[in-house]
Amino acid sequence: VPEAIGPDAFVLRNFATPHIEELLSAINTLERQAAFRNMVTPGGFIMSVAITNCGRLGWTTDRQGYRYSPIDPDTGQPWPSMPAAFRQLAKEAAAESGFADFEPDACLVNRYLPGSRLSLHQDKDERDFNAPIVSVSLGMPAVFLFGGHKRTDKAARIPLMHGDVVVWGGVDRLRYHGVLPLKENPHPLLGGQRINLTFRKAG
Ligand code: MD3
Ligand code: FE
Repeated sequence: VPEAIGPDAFVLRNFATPHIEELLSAINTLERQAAFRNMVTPGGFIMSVAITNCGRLGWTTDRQGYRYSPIDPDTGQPWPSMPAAFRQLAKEAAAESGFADFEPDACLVNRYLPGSRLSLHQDKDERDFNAPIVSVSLGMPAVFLFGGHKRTDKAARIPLMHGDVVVWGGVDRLRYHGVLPLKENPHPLLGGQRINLTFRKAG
């Protein structure tokens, strides 16, 4: 049952819950091939969120800027391919939310530890803003900030729990958003971390 948080944005509570074991096993395989790492921003700050990617394209940041790249800069190899279970879950969540035929080519995987945060930003490194973004929350709960089209617009606070899926598209696609510093609140399966999968059509 999608719950609208904007005209074209929906929370699907527990949508990933039937698929948790498959997702966690795929994340385990992924992180052995492309480890989580804390990247540096163009401004020279080290991100408190550690990231890795799977799919044809992966999001990266360094002193030169933000970009999507087919190569993992740490290994010099292509990013691991997107597991079928990831792709299917993202496609089903998008379809439930009114976005038919979502075919993500990038999955950015964010790992939060207690204190990790994501300051307000827009996702605009993708080529086509018509496709939605789908996110899957796993592990410790977080408070998601859902702002407006200007950085200074008041942001709604939306709690996201293990198993929740969120879909953003249309007029909500370029809204500012972020994540408040994670509280220490260990999860029975994932312990002291939160992992967020974000599926995008980047290329
Ligand atoms: C809302 N990640 O990776 S979910 C990100 O929980 C990111 O890790 C957060 O913001 C997280 O860029 C939030 C993903 C998300 C992605 C795009 C959006 C939320 C969005 C675009 C518009 C509004
Ligand atoms: Fe984002």
